[in-house]
Amino acid sequence: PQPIYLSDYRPPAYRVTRTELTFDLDPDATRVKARLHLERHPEREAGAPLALDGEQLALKAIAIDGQPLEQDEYEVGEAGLVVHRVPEAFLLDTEVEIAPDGNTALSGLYRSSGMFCTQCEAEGFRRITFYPDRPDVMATFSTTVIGDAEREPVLLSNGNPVERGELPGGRHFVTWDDPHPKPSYLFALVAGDLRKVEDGFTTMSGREVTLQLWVEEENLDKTDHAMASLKRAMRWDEEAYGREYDLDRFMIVAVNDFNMGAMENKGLNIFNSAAVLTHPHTATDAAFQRVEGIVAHEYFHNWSGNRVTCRDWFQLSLKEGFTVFRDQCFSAETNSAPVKRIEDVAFFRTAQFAEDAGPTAHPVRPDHYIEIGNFYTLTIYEKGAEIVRMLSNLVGKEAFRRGSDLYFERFDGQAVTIEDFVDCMAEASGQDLDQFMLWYAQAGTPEIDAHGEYDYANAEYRLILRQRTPATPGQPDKQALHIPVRLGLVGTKSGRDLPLTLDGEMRGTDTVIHLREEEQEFLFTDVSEAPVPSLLRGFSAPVKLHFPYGREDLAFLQAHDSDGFNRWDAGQRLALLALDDLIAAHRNGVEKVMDPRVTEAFRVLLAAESDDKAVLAQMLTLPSEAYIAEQQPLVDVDAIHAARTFVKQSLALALRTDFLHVYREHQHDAPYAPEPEQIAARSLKNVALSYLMAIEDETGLELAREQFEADHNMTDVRHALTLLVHSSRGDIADPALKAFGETWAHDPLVMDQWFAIQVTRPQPDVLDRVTFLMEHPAFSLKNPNKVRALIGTFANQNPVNFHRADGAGYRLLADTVIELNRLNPEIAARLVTPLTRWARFDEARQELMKGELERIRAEELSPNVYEVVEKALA
Ligand code: B3K
Ligand code: ZN
Repeated sequence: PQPIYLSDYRPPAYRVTRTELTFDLDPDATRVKARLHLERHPEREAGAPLALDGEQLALKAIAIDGQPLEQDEYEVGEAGLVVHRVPEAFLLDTEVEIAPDGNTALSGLYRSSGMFCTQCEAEGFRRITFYPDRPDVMATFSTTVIGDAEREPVLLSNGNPVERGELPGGRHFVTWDDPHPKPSYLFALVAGDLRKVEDGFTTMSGREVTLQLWVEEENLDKTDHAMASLKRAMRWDEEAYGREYDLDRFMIVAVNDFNMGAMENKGLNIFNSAAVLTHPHTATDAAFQRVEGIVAHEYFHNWSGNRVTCRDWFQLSLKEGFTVFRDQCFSAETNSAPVKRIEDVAFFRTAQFAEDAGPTAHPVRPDHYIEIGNFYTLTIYEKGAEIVRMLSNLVGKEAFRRGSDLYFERFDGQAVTIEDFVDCMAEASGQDLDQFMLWYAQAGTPEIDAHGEYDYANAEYRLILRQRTPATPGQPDKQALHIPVRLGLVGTKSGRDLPLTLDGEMRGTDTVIHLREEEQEFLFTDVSEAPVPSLLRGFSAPVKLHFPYGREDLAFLQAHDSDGFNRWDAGQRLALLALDDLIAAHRNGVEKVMDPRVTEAFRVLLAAESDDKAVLAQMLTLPSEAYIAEQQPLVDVDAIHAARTFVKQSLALALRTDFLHVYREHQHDAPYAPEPEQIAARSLKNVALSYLMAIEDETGLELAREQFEADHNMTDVRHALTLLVHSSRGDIADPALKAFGETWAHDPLVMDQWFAIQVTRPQPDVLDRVTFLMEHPAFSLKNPNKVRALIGTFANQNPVNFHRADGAGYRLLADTVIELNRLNPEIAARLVTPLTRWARFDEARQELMKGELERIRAEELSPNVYEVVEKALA
């Protein structure tokens, strides 16, 4: 496979203004008729052949302006169709046959639990019909869907239904019209035996919109939360961005087999059932919040993505980074804002930093790719969102809103670039964002080394910042970025933020300094007492910041910083220092000694009874094993696990009564609601239970068992069951696990959780359990949720067992990747990720991991897996 380069971009030779489709549905032989209204692109030369994308299509008929073509007038190849000579403007009619039932890649038209559905982003439409399948071709669509009246009573597509009727042979049809020009990747079709839940929304200009959620009958009781989230999102986009919905109806469909979370098809969002269905007894608080975020994300795409779309796939972050930023702000407002930020950053610093440091590192706007399906990454999405967040902070809230208004007005109905977006922000704010654009072009995580000195005599604080971005594949040399660093100086005597005077300018007690050079010095004057600097508040830029904090400094910041995020981060840094010592002790075989400062900090937290319970729960949570690993020069999974377990147990022993007290204080039996106060109480209570269970004393075990049996809601049940299953007490855990599995055997989303709970067990027998569960009737390699729950969870969330010294974990993953490479390349390419991180481990493990990558490479590979494995072995 050959790479595609951004620098080769040219507008399409021909564009489509209108697309008329007719689907005659059949599981093995669906007929698709397409009538395309084509015309030469004004910027392209006359007389060019017409080249259309098309994969796995059997061409049955082809005509131009009603005239069937002769065999020698066109050619059909692996990648599509070429018509040698075409007029300047013409109608192209084609008819193709496709086989939805055989489509295990879940791209194009496929069947899921008996229903027909589509996934076209990025390049799935070419598996439906011959088409210029690229986002800069935007057409209005009319779609007629013909199906079996009994098997497919519901026939859906984008836009508004305009006609329906009966046909001979028990068939029926519905015709849909979508008046908004759209690229092919936003096309959608759904047909099956579905039920709907309906609601309504009045837009800010007073238009009535019908909202429909389509699900299988057994899931009708799991739609309330998604519907409520949708209405909140619609209102929020009006208030925060002035964006109103633009069709008479908005539909969401839940499907069981789906590669991603969801898809923003115009007027007809298709969701992975895991990203839309919730019920207090089947979904955890985290799942409720995830559903709310994804429903909002897909809805927000209606403007940031659909009305204004991407010129080409290199601009993917134009819609994804912006839309993630929008959904993050929305969720921050509806939940606890500091916790949302803490959770997002904790995830980002673990997973995106690892991606940025690995062989598949790429800029937020890549300049080449082999398979675009591999670029739906944390870098494009999350780092892209961090860049938009920096922009919003740089230009300020008002200018950001003016800039986004300008963007939506100027480019409505167009396919544009990241420059177009940033230019609007520059124009609206009058700021020069040229250097800032480097954030889109440079891969890798910038690191800042910071040093500070307090000069008593002159009451000055001198802060020196140096930046560097490590080399990444294809980018050996990096330039200095424009990095906004938000900070405060916390007085060590007063415990308060000190007034900041920089270059003679008074800046309040919290300000942003701009690092643009490789090294810069900032001199704060009139600093009345020795400060501890609180740097990178709110994670104001996606960088690693190093400052030689002493442990007392960190304990001080954890207690006094006015920035909630940095208070949490100081605690994490303090814990990391203690963990470092313990990891070294474990490796050297010397006795582990707990750092009393960490215990003391926890004691203070527990005693202070902070009123923000949600933040407190975060503060009491130790850095994850994955984040600890991120900080190590070489990852020693066993030492990390042992060190973290030791800290948990030490804290539990020292503070047992405090944890017990917190647990009891936050036990409630009010009816479940996914609202912030309840969620905070549950997370605090469950954190306390985790500590009590770390020492597995009788009280902890009894509480966990009671919580499981009380069966109050899935958050509590799942947490208790996880603690039991991860404990050494099989006598209590096994019956509970069995009962849970039997109760929920009928519910695939709960069974996903049942799988995940088991394969994250730290005990060494877990690999056999994974193999055993792969044979379980509820498991299927063809269902992405199952693959993620069982294999993905094992490989990503059970480091001690995945990295077993004998390589059996690696072998299991590689075997699965090889099988999935044939079935579903997109999922296979994602699943292989942990093996690509081999450089982080000791030599013996490196050899084993590379050996498995080579075994995969010897297969006949899809472009998806090929691209990832090649990079990993380069
Ligand atoms: N835009 C879709 C992603 C689909 C990618 C499939 N390869 C979901 C989202 O970001 O909203
Ligand atoms: Zn998106």
